[in-house]
Parts: sequence; structure tokens; C-alpha cells
Amino acid sequence: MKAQWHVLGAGSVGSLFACAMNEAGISPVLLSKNTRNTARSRTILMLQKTSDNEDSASCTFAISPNSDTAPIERLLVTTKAYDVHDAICQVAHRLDENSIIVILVNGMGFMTPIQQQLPHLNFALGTTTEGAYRVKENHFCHAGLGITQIGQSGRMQAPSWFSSWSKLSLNCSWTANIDEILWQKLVINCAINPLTARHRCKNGDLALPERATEVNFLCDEIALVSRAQGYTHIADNIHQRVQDVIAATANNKSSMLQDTLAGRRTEIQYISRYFLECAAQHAVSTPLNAALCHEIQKSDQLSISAAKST
Ligand code: KPL
Repeated sequence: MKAQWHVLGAGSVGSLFACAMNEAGISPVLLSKNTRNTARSRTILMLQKTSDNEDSASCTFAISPNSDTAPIERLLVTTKAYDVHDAICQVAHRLDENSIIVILVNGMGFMTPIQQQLPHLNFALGTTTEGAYRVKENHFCHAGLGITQIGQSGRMQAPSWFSSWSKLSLNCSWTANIDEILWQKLVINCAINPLTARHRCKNGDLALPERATEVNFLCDEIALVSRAQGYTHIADNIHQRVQDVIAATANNKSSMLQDTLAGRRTEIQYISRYFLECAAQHAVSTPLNAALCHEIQKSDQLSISAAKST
């Protein structure tokens, strides 16, 4: 019998994967943090493939309520980085050593406490460059094709459960180098996201001559820390790679800018703060990354306090 997938965190990335699984005949069950949704047993998600709403498809999903106790065999987690811990703890009673949990979340540093607390669980980590955004409640747009890489530290070959992912219309592959790939994504986010939030600009504006000094300075600091971490190839290519991502995503508002503009908490703690902790371990000085991190964390505090008082 085919294993049942569950999706925890049906934001834009979670909904994109849930719809792709549905299309591939995998029909995942949604686990929603939203209590309004958990009062229902089914929900419909709309996914459009172009920004003008042509080519939309709707998919119906079963929702597993908070009160469910049935075991979860396969779980995809696509929450914000700061929600992963609580989200997994909320369903920990339904997970065991036979469950597979794929964490497809921005940033790094959130797995250590989870693995310490739940050492018997089987986690795989991933990163995606698929572009998706929320149009309105339960309605998402798949704005740009990307690639998704999944892996487990030290595991070269794809495990058998990954065969379901190969059936998706999204470009998903197993990687033997997940740690390096996550670092590469992390440092690209360190170079682009905080600067776009500071200047309230689209990614492409970082290619303007007046931003060159800041971008180069950040990349110099990133190269030093990447080299100290043992990622020489990333260190050697970071300037070019960042310019390539800026060009390829020129029209995007980075996820950090979107969070800042919406007055939401950002993922800075799991991006620049994690990077600074690695820099400190190697005694590498990174003043511009530190200043940006401090700036965004300060405005995050305001967003968190505002959210608490409403
Ligand atoms: O991953 C991104 C993000 O916005 O978080 C980039 C690569 C910067 C694209 O916008």
C-alpha cells in the first residue's frame, strides 16, 4: 500500500507541493495550524500558473484535525523557519522511527533543538527555488519554475520513499550534498534578503551601481566564512553567484522584504543570525552582516510586539 503524505504549513510553497502531489495521484492530507480550517474536514486550494489567472486548477484536500492521533508515515513541513519546532512538536505523538519527515524551509539552525528533543525521528532536509506567492486565502500563483533538492547528511543514494517525489511535475532531485546546498542557499539569502529589506527594493535593484559597495562587502565577508566552513567552491564563486541570482530574480520582492512590508516577523534569525554564529565560531569578523542582522532583528521585535498586542 502507498504511504500517505501529510503537508504541514500550507502557505505558498506547501500549497504548490500539495497540488503537485495531488496531480501525481499522491493526494496528501493537510495539517493546518489554522483553527478555522481544522474545524472543517476538507479544503480547496486554487493554483494558477500565470499571473493573469488563466490556467487555474483547484484541488480538494482532506484536513487532519488537531485531535487526530493516527500515525503519520510521511510528512512534508513547509512552515516558516521559526514555526518548525512547535509545528513538529504539535504532531510528534503521531510520528515514530518509521516516519519520514521532509523539512523544506528557508534558513538553517532550527534542526538542532528538534533533533536533540526527538532523536528517534528520521528527517530529510530540502531547499527549493520554485517561485510561488499567495494571491488570496487558499489561492496561490506558481510564478516561476525552479528546482528542489532533498537530501540527508551522509546519504548518497535516494531512499525508496523518494520515488513519489520523482513523479511530481516539479523538478525534484535527491542530493548527496545537502549540507553544502543549504549553506549555498543560506549565504545567497544573507547577501540579498537583508539589503532588500533595508532599502525596500526589489532584488534587481541590488545590481544598481549605488548598491555595489554593500553587495561586494557582504560577499567578501560571506567568502571568508564559507572558506572557514570548508566550502571553498562557494567562497570562490559567491560574488558571481549572487549577481546571477539577483539577475534571475530581478523582479522579485525577497521573502524578507515581503515579510517586512507586511509587518510580519522575518526569518533573519535563521539566515543572518545563524551565519553570524558560524562566523563567530571561526573568529571571522563580519561587520556588515552583523549590522544588517541587528537592524532587521530590531524591526522584527516591533512586528512581534505589534502582533502580540492585537
Ligand atoms: O530565496 C530568496 C528569498 O526571497 O527568500 C531569493 C533567492 C532571494 C529570491 O527572492
